[in-house]
Amino acid sequence: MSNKKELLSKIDFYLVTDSGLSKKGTLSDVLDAVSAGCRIVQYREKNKSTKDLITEASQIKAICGDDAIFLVNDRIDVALAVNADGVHLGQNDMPLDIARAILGNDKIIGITVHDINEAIKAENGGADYVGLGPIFETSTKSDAGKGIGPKSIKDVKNAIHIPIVAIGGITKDNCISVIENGAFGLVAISAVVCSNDVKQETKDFINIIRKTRSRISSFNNFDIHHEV
Ligand code: TZP
Ligand code: MG
Repeated sequence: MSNKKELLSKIDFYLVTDSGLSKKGTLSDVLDAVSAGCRIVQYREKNKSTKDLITEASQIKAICGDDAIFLVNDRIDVALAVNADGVHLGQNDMPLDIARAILGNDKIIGITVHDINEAIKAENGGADYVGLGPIFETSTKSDAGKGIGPKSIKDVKNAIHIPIVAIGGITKDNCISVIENGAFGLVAISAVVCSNDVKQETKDFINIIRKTRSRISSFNNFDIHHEV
């Protein structure tokens, strides 16, 4: 297993870039998030030339270094061009089996899913994780659809074994319910990149996620120790 695949088991806050919403720019956001402890970055850029995508992707890859996984949204060609750690693909992007054949087994492939059936299909097709959402209503993605609610994370978790990353409308206030329902990591785009202090916001999310996880695991241990 590649080092970066091993790092996948250590993610919590997952940064997805958005140059349209960003206050200080994508590179600044990535730098701030990684220096705050973020271990996975997805470069999501819908409107730039291929040449500009490759330039910016290679800069982001350099910032991520060995500390953070670096994935490219949609564009397998750009991921290959800069030797990114993998890609994140939606339901209408390149089919998973073809993407896996092109990228090989060492690269990470994440798949966007909206329900249990898509999640099972992604796991069976060899995805490394699923991005499940939108959990809550969001205006960041115009065609995201209605929020499916945090309880749907639990339903999907009961059906698959690969990590679930929750996305869509997640804030510091509602992210506890996302982790409590079994998300392994979470994406919060506008809550982080629209802020004036991406580093602090990232730190806050990481702290909330870790505290919630350890509360859940001590609660579960308590249950086990007190089972008769
Ligand atoms: N996919 C599903 S919802 C979404 C994407 C890319 C946008 C999430 O952005 P925000 O600002 O965290 O709601
Ligand atoms: Mg896509």
